[in-house]
Amino acid sequence: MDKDIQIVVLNGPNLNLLGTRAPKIYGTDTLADVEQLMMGTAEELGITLAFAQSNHEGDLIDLVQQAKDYADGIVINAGGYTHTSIALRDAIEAVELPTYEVHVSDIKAREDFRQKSYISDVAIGMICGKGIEGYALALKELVAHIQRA
Ligand code: CA2
Repeated sequence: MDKDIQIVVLNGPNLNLLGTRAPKIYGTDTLADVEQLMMGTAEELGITLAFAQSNHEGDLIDLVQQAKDYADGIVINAGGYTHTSIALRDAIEAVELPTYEVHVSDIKAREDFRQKSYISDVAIGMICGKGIEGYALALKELVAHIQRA
């Protein structure tokens, strides 16, 4: 039997507010809905999933570093740190775990400052603008990548 695949889903600043404000941009699903969707998708795929959110850059970096000890890959929505954090990008590069970037909104169609992602060049792929379904798509792509390796 294949070794159990373990993925961690990391969420950055303000994603705890998902579904409570700005529904035209982020929809009405909450972070709890994202977690439920991802747990269901993980069950379908037969993998194990951990799920976390932090508003703090250093905590997210710690979570990425800790992932090296137990996870086979990372799905990350780094929130606003996507566009600012070289430190978070460096942590992802350092752990050498396949990482899939996800955004609920279509960052390519939004403000100029959201066009730059520091995560993209260390990620194996990026999905944006598909609402919370993007998380499930990212998980499926990531698991397929790991199974191919
Ligand atoms: O579209 C995404 O998933 C983002 O990563 C969400 C971040 C944003 O800074 C990125 O540019 C794109 C924001 C997280 C949610 O922020 C909220 C703001 C107002 C109301 C509810 C959530």
